[in-house]
This record gives sequence, structure tokens and C-alpha cells, in this order.
Amino acid sequence: MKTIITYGTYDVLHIGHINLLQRARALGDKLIVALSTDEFNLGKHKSALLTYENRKAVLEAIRYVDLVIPEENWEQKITDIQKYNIDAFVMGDDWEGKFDFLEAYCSVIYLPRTDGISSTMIRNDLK
Ligand code: C2G
Repeated sequence: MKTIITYGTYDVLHIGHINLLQRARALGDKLIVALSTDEFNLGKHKSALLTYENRKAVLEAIRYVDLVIPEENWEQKITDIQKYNIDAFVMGDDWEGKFDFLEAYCSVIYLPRTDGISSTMIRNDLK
């Protein structure tokens, strides 16, 4: 059983998120998404349009996602990797290099982002 983990806010889900989740899941047998809580988003200076519960329900409905856990702080990644026996940590390459320190615990993979789409763009279009 190869377990993959990824982290994010996943607000206003779009094809960029789906492309990431689909590719991450294809790298193993199980995909865990650590979803930023509303409180942690404040710490990331990101305000999500949708609440954690709403964003969690949406992710749990996606065929590529096997488990959603809360992301409450920057420091939990090592503990998560050990707790869930993670084989690979996957993020979009806008994070390239930022999590290389996790290579001591599991594979670290950055996947190309999907160009031309972001939750911020969608939110701005809604204004
Ligand atoms: N993403 C993507 N293509 C896009 C937009 C997003 O591949 N057009 C990817 C991001 O690279 C990330 C994931 O989708 O891997 C989720 O994106 P966000 O919800 O914006 O997550 P972020 O704010 O980057 O939070 O501890 C890590 C942070 O929680 C990551």
C-alpha cells in the first residue's frame, strides 16, 4: 500500500485542484489531503470563501481522495508523514523546493501547476 499526502486550502474547487489530486493519487494506492482549517488559512494570509466543513465535504466526494485531515499548522507535516506511513509528499510546483526537508522522511514530488486558473481568479470574477 503506497500512501500519498498533499496539503492545501482547496477553496472553490477547480480543474487545477482536480489535476493535482488526480496525478497525486495515480502515484500510489491511497491519497490523503491535509486541508487547511479556516484558522490556519488566516495564518497563511488566505481567506477562503468556503468554510472548512464545506471544503472538506467537497474533497471527500472526489474519487481521487481517500481521506481528508485538518491542516492546522506548518509544523505538522513530519508528524503526519510518520502517523500515516506516507510514502510520498506531493505539491504543485509553486512550492518547488519549499518542502525538500521532508525528503528525510518520504519522497517529495512537485507537480506542474495547471496554468490559467486559481481560486483567487474565480473569486475576483465573482466580484
Ligand atoms: N494547484 C495547481 N494548479 C492550480 C492551482 C493550484 O496545481 N492552478 C495546486 C497547488 O500547487 C497546491 C494545490 O493545488 O498543491 C492546492 O492549492 P491551494 O488550495 O492554493 O493550496 P495552498 O494555498 O498552496 O496551500 O502547507 C501547504 C499549504 O497548505 C498549501
